[in-house]
Amino acid sequence: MTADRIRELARACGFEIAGVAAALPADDRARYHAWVAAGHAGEMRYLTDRRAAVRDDPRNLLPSARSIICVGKLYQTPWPHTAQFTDEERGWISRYAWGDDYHDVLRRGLQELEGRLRAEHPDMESRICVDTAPLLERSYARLAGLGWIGKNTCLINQQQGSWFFLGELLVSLEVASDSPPPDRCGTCTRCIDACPTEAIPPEGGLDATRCISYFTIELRGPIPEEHHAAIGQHIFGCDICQDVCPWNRRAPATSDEAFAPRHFAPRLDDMASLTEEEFQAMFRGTPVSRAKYEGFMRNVAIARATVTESSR
Ligand code: B12
Ligand code: SF4
Ligand code: SF4
Repeated sequence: MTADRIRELARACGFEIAGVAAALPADDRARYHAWVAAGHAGEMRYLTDRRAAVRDDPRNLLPSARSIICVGKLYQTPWPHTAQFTDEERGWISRYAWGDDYHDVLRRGLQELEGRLRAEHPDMESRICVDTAPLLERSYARLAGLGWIGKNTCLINQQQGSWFFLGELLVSLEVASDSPPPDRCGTCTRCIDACPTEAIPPEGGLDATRCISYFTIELRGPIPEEHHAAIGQHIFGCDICQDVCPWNRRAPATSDEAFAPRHFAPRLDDMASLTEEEFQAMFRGTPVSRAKYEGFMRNVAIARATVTESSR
């Protein structure tokens, strides 16, 4: 089994990008622990509890793992970007959350890939990971040649940009690894300059406790008031540091119907009167449901207050 054969199979399963890394501890794990120690994970306990140490070695997830097949799936659709959005009556949902929940979409594709590989290697042991497993997804994707880690901390592919999700198939097969591409950020600092909450410190990494994505998706309870103005009309997630990235200028769109937008800039007044049942019906099966009704309504209230404030 070669990495090229894996790429061919992965493409047939709907993954535009694929590569292979060895299932060994990554040097980047030291960056992870330093990040947690600096308090940058905030209240995301799934990153700081006993699962933090599980990330040190992918064999903690599958003891027989020898290789990690890393895949990327595009989600960009040909619709506006935050920078083109001026309608004060509407709130902004970040583009990764416009269509079906990517966890389900990627898992289906990885199950298909798993089935095809097992047809050729009946004794293969494997485990699928998409986002939620304690695995350093960006680190292994970089090692598998899928891209470099940009200053915005996103994994960027020279041809495809950064509008793609990551998923992995840990396998007991021994496959020769790919190698990481060079860092192509150079002297650019657009993402650092554009971030409204100064969440990307000049020394690198991302302080999640200042990131709009963290506030509007992950944080339970009130959002510190000092950040309300900068959050503005973002009601779920944030795309700014990717919108300004030059590597996304010609980034291709997905052809997968699953990511066709359902809701992306709903009217704030309509959102403010949603009942919990209406919220669930509207966002069921999309990533937005992660914010839960209370979190989403908190975000909508902040967006409405910011708009009122700025039009005074
Ligand atoms: C927690 C989390 C968040 C947190 C923290 C993000 C962060 N940057 O740490 C919050 C809620 C803020 C967040 C936001 C978003 N997220 Co998120 N998130 C995660 C999650 C679950 C864990 C990330 C993590 O471990 N962070 C801790 C830091 C230390 O790790 P890291 O950023 O991955 O960095 C590692 C490597 O990149 C490497 N590294 C870092 N810097 C450098 C520099 C160099 C030179 C080198 C060599 C290596 C290196 O070392 C680090 C430690 O291993 C991953 C899924 C996963 N299991 O990995 C998704 C994931 C990173 N998120 C994703 C997405 C799509 C987003 C958003 C775009 C969603 C949105 N629109 O709002 C934003 C992007 C914000 C941003 N600029 O990162 C995708 C990213 C895909 C991609 N192309 O990069 C992932 C991979 C989910 C997926 N399966 O697709 N996220
Ligand atoms: S997602 Fe938004 S708030 Fe978070 S680092 Fe990027 S630009 Fe800043
Ligand atoms: S905006 Fe510039 S510095 Fe930031 S990730 Fe893109 S290329 Fe790198």
